[in-house]
Amino acid sequence: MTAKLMQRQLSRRHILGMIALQTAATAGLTRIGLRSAHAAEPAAVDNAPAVVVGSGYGGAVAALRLGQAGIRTLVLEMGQLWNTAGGDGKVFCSTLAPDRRSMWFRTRTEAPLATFLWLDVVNKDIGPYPGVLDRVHYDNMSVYVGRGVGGGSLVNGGMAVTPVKSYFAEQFPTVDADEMYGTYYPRARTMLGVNTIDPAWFESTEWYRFARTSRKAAANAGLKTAFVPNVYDFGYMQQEAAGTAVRSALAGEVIYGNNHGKRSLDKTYLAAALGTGNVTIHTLERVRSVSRAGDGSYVLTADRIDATGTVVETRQYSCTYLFLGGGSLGTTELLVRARDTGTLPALTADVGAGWGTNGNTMLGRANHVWDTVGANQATMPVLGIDDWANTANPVFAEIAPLPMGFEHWVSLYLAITKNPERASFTYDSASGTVKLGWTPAQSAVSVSMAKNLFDRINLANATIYRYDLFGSASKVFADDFCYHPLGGCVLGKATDDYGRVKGYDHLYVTDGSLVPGNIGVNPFVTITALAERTMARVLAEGTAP
Ligand code: FAE
Repeated sequence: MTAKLMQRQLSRRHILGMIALQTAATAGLTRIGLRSAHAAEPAAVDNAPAVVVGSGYGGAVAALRLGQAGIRTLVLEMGQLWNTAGGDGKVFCSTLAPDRRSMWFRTRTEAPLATFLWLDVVNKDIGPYPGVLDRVHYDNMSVYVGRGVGGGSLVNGGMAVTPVKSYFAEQFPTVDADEMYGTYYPRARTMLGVNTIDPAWFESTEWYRFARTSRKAAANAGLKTAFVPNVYDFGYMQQEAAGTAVRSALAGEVIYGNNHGKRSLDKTYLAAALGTGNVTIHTLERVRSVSRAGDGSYVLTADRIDATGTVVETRQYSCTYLFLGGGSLGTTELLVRARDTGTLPALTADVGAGWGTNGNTMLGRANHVWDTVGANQATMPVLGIDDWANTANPVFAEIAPLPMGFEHWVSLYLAITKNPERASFTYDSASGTVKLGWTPAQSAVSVSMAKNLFDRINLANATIYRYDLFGSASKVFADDFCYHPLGGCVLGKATDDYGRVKGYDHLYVTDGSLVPGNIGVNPFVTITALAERTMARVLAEGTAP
């Protein structure tokens, strides 16, 4: 087959997958496959050679590559399919006017920035519903994650950053970095639809004034900034600015979903996976346990919920090959529970260990009145302060927007620090829950590194921090939540060097739990590239079906 013909076939299949997703949503189906392209709910699948848990980055890569290899694959996703418009004609609600679609079974939103001028004006009462953003609470850390077909890609800022090669090699000493940077990172970026902002437009548009103001402040402290790529379509964004396309990134949409412009996984990997005709996705089904039958097959128990959260059915699935893509929290919790309740007793002590926050800390600075950030701000970050090479205090800080529709002079940042602290998940048999042993002292390490950098910026600009954004009276650094949960089933420790779980054959991890707690930049390109590497290996070796 010629390359051209292959490409035509792929795009035809991709389109079929898109139609299947659209029709399933319109018809309110919870099972999505090529048959749903004809508005017929595919039959429930009780067993398949391969099951994938979760439809975020790791799950989506596994589903596509299995489907392309001709393997019948079932994806189980606890969130819903997001492409049915609500009463307002939109699939997702906006950040400034959140409704029940915003958060996973909450009665009030829990936005990262809790207050403005110490006023409780950000969060809103909502009705409980399987909304798109979840904030999972552990004792000293809460973690934001996406829920739905596409996982974190539905809610994230789209920043598609490849880490410096030397740091990748430091974090993954047993992985061939040349192969990653020569093959799997480029493959991941192509599949994800990564693109970059036109620098001339960036310099001239009002929508990125906030980033230019932060860049100037960093430069005054002798710090350099770098453009970062994104999966948001910048061509579309320019049309939004010109008034020729419906606004999304320029209408404040991001953490509760983007109605336009973003190449989330349902538009890329998952559409292509469904297009193979071999992949079915069941939505609103949460896998709660995994065990192994006498014949070596894996048995999964999953609860299917309705829009109120009521369990309407509990089902069992069986498969020969099991791919875990539930994310750092989802996958690790499943495996820790399986080991400690004895359903997969041969899992090693490394399962649950090596978890970190990617050194995340958020903070705001107050600019002088003449350093405006603009009432109009695009929600997709495109610049980072890059001080990673500073070995005494390595930090990469994303210059984040704060689109409130009025001038507020706040520069907001998500600092990614090289925090070496790690924590473990443990099973608490008394409550039947999985706990995370992260401590406030471990967050303090990230805060101190972020403070070192931003004290320099404040000193050079004669500016101060904002004290009014994170809920309590004088909190400057958000040290109690993160966006980048990483680790728990670390590559080369809980698994072999290709994500194959130690102690069991035909059991694979493909998501962020493989990354050892920190990767120095926003993580989804690395998660995707590692999943591509795993799938290439297991399919080539025949260690998958
Ligand atoms: P993930 O995408 O979380 O997917 C896991 C999926 O599994 C989810 O759909 C779950 O609902 C589902 N699931 C979990 N447990 C179960 C179960 N038991 N049964 C069935 N389904 C289950 O995992 N990263 C970047 O690189 N750039 C950014 O700009 C960026 N911005 C972010 C902004 C926000 C607000 C958030 C929350 C995250 C951001 N991230 C960003 C992080 C990024 O989205 C995250 O690292 C990836 O989504 C993780 O990919 P995984 O495949 O590990």
